Amino acid sequence: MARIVIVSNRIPATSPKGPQAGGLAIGLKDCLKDGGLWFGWSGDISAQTSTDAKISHTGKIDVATIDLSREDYKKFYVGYSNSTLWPLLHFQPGLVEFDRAQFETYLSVNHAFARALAPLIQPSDIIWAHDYHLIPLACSLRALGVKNRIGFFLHVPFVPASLLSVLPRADKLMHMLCTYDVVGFQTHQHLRDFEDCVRNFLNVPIEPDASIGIDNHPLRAIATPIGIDARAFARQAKRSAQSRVTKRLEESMVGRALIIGVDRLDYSKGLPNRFEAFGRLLDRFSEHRLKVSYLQVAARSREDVAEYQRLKRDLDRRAGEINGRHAEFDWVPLRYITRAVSRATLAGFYRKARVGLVTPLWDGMNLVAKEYVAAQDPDDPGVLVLSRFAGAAEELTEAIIVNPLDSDEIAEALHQALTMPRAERKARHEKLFEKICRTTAASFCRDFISALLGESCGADHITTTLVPTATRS
Ligand code: GDG
Repeated sequence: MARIVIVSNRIPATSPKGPQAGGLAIGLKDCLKDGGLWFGWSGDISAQTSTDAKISHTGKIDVATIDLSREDYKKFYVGYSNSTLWPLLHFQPGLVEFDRAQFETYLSVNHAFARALAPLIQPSDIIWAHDYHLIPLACSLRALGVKNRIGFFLHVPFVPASLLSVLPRADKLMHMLCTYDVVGFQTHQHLRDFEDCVRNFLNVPIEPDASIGIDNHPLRAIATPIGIDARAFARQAKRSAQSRVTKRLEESMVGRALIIGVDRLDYSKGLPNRFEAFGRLLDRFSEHRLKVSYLQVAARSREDVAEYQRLKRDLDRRAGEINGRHAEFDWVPLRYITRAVSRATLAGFYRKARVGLVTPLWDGMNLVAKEYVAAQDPDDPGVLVLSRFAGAAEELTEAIIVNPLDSDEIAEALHQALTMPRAERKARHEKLFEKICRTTAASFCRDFISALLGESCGADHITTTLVPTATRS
């Protein structure tokens, strides 16, 4: 059997101690359960970006990492990855910064990844790269003579050609993306947008099932939603509901209903509008005053990026304002935590929450939505309020779907959720739970690997084989 080599910017096993917020590691846990190699940045800064990987072992997994120099960290990670690509791919062109030197560093760091990885590759390996940091990796590996199958999965959304055209050198990025053998997206919409960009930037027609691709290289693009191990998370939530920390939360609620939000502190997650919406719920539906508290866990993230520092200041201010306006001496309406909490604790908190509030402005999938559903007591479940712009909304249609820009609509959805009869809650939850058990972390990995091995995997969400028929100019 082929060995799987995962490449991602960060390696979960080498992250600093303490709980980590972030969806990629959750979705990939299953993939290496039988062993394999995981390659990425160590998270450490050194005098120079390393060219040789440090190897360690976690269970059956070999972990290979390199350090980055401070300058590469700034230009590759803080700069091009998180101040150019991240805002662009989350439909925030106003926040996109472009600096040609950062783009060059983005390419050179990908080349450094490839140089350190190539000597570790065995002939029968399959290589699976993850996310927007690594779009050029296949190009760099091919330039070094690596002949293995190489796939790429984009965890964040893809954008239509009209938006991608905002980006200088977008054509180069598209060429590099199309060097992979398989490119995967979370949703059908992202896949359609990718097709749109292939047509526009590469100027080649797409002919399903043709045999010649760009430079005689056939490319397969698929949509395969990431998921969680829903049944295991449900069991965890049931256990955690009895834990001391969950009991403490429950006691502190003194019978009030709990609304929960859990996100990395990121501007794509729609937190300012969400805070505003909660304020409007209390203004417009006064029956909920004193009867509900909203707990927002917003683990700090990418603190070296200026936009994230601004967001934190904005949320700190809004939280103070809402509580100042609405709180009573014995009631804090909004509880706001910017530290990460443990996953087991989160599971128990989700289960106690009457409403899961998930309103990103734009999101590849959003695993919090799936975790909230998985954690519910099927006999008395809570209600998911979900942004129509989360990839998860393509599947989770029994949630209350909202436009995350419309704080009044979110407030109305909260009111609907808080007053929803139990029978309706159960009916919605039953369908949602069935769906999250169908598209899981395991099915995600299985389907992508099958596509990468060139097998027909029979998954209905594999929709298109993109095979551009002209050679590129
Ligand atoms: C990217 C894409 C896509 C959050 N706070 C804490 C914590 N978390 C965990 C959640 C969840 C994960 O982090 C967040 O995953 P999301 O999917 O919601 O979002 P991103 O981190 O932006 O992930 C996203 C994902 O990749 C996977 O493809 O869905 O669209 O943006 O698991 O529970 N975990 C702990 N403490 C926290 O305080 N332990």
